Amino acid sequence: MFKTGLQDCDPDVYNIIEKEIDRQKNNIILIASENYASKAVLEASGSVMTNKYAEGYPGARYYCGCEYVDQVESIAIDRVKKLFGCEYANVQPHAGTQANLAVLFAILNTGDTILSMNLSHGGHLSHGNPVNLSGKLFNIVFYSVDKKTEMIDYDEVRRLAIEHKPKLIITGASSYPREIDFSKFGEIAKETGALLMADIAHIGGLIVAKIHNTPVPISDFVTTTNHKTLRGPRGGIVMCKSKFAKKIDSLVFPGSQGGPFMHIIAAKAVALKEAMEPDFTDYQKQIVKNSRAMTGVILERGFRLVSGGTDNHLFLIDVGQKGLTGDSAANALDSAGITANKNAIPYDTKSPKITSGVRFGTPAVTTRGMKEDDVKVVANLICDVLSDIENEKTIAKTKGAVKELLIGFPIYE
Ligand code: DSN
Repeated sequence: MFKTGLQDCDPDVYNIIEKEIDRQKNNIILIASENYASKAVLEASGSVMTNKYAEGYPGARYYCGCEYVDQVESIAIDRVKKLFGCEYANVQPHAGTQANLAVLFAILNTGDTILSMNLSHGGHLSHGNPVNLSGKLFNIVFYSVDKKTEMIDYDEVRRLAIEHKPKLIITGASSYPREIDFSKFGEIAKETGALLMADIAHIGGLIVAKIHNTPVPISDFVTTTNHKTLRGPRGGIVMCKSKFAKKIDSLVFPGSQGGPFMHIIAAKAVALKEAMEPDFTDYQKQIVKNSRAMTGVILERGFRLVSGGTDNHLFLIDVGQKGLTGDSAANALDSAGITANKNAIPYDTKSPKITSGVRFGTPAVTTRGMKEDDVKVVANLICDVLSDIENEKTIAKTKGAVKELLIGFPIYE
């Protein structure tokens, strides 16, 4: 029946994928939310599990023939529980935003108040930004970081929680370079009678490796993606206290999704197994060491970092301080083979499409095997480009240096 592979069947798509493989190999990927999934994860996500409809949950499906997908979903759920120590897990959300929306719609009524972190201060679109459903349907009160330290001001969070009596407090971030004190959020939620959701999409791997404190015991809900520090396939997970299990399950399916992506759930299971290996902890420790090594160089070279540094896998350079925009800086770096993303910084005066910041993260380069000395070279290259973004000679020279450096760090060989 199907005798041809992708190259013969669809050379156009095949060639585009080949180019994407080259791009991922030949650039230094510093997008904080990206990583390289293992061959095993890619194999599972490209498997025949994609053919299977499995609306429902293990043992209670709306289709026959679910005996194997039931097994794989049960394995994935058990591994989440074991890794994170949560009471209950739903592994079906297609992505992090779907996981977050599932929690919001499972427990809130439209118009209810949510207290969450402002997007430009480190939060996420699905934490109530006006352009997202979460912001359109709920009453959102944002907490900001302190203007001086650019770190979460827990007294301010508490003050806002007392004043606005939110039904839900969201903690967790997508561009916050510091460790979050989840216990403080737990105390504030308890004191004000709010439910607590922690979005650990970025720091899931660090939590598994116990480098970052865990919100699991003190949160009613914990959401994550699989593909950032956790290094799995794209997708989301909701963890919760058992008492919310039924509500979450019903909201994921049939509430907001149809058939689960069983190939992705199989790949999630594989990534979760990989995360149980001792070398995963070493990998997470190296991510943070690399992040700190890079920020050391960048500070020495006279750039300003949001909050002055990092405790985790990411950091933000305030390029506005050098008269640049995040947009132009990120584009200059990309032409030199260093891929990061423009990002708003706290109290940014520029629009989200322009920004004053560039966000960097070390999960992907650490997967490639880079250690402190290697990423210090990368940090210097970044500073070279940012010191004169119009200088084509510097960009060409950097591109050459990137190529040479990456010879020592093959991926998918
Ligand atoms: N927007 C993603 C990130 O890059 O952090 C999270 O969804």
